[in-house]
Amino acid sequence: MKKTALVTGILGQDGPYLAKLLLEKGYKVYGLLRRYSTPGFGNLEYLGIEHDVDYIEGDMTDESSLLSIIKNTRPQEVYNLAAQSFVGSSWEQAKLTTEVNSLGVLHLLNAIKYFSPTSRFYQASTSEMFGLSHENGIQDENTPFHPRSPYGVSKVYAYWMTVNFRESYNIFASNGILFNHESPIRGIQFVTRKITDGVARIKLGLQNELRLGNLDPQRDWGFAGDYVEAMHLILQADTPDDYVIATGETHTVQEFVEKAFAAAGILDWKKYVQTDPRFQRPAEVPMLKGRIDKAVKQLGWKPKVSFDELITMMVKADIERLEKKAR
Ligand code: NAP
Ligand code: G4F
Repeated sequence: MKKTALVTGILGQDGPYLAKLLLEKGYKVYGLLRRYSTPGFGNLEYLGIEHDVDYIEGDMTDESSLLSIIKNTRPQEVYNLAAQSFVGSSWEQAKLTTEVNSLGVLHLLNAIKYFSPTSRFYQASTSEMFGLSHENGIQDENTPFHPRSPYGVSKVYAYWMTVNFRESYNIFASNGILFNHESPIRGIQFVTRKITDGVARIKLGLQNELRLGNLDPQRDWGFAGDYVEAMHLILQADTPDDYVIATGETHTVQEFVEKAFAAAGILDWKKYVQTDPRFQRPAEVPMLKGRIDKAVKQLGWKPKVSFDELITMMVKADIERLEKKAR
């Protein structure tokens, strides 16, 4: 019998990487699609799996759709990746962010409790929950939360609701507290992809400047393809638990910029980068750096792709994509 998994957020960045991993492992994969006049399957196409997923229509804000999906599919594993995941928009759309990221998780957990209590549940928690908090410049599973955005606050609710369903109803519900992870199919608004796409356009003479916000924040950036392996391992553990998934390295946005330009053979990056206050945030998370000792010891997980390899991969993919478009 094939194992079954439901993946929400199937059209985003992580959904396609996770679906590909699960399909390779022989799973039947259901993907939750919200109603769109024209849904974008580009990320699934990029990974060559757009025809291999069983799509089901539903929305995280519509509890009845989630109740019937869980009732009808009873998947062994549920990976909740759906979210309004862009921190920058969460101040302007705080209510929507809360409805999707907080109440949506409650809807899904309730559906599991009523109709499929043996389903294992993975919640896409985030290092944004730490916000200002760290201990000697590092964050792990014991670091208190101090979120800095409505997005971070919404994810703290979802984190604790996941813990609460585990403790109250004995549901196998786990949090992956993932630090920033990127790839060639990262959404274009996020800083890494905005930079690699901008660098590729500058390299090809399609653009002559890149407008960014604050270059000082530090992030612990890894590769999405590595991080979905951790998601899967978290649901294969003997007991449900919460894990930090990161690289343990931190770099400034400016370092990412410098290396991305260098990867395209452009050394005078300052000539092209402009600071634009429109991209600054009302409150910033200055530094993220995760300690992954627990994941290494209990899951046997480690990241494989380095910071430099990630940047080279993304710049190369963006140059290739634009060259292909121009042909
Ligand atoms: P993403 O690219 O923004 O994908 C999010 C997905 O959620 C999209 O496919 C989106 O659908 C879907 N979605 C949004 N609202 C929905 C709704 N009301 N109902 C159903 N689906 C909805 O995010 P990602 O980078 O893949 O991240 C996956 C998850 O991990 C998110 O929960 C994010 O918050 C969390 N996370 C990400 C990172 C990271 O660095 N990438 C780090 C920590 C945690 P549409 O395609 O239809 O818009
Ligand atoms: O790429 P970002 O938008 O990612 P951010 O805010 O760290 O959030 C991402 O990672 C979280 C995990 O920690 C996820 F939970 C979340 O869903 C998302 O995937 O911004 C990174 C940094 C920020 O400090 C931002 O202020 O880059 C800075 N930045 C500077 N200029 C910019 C820009 N960010 C964006 N998006 N665009 C800019 O022009």
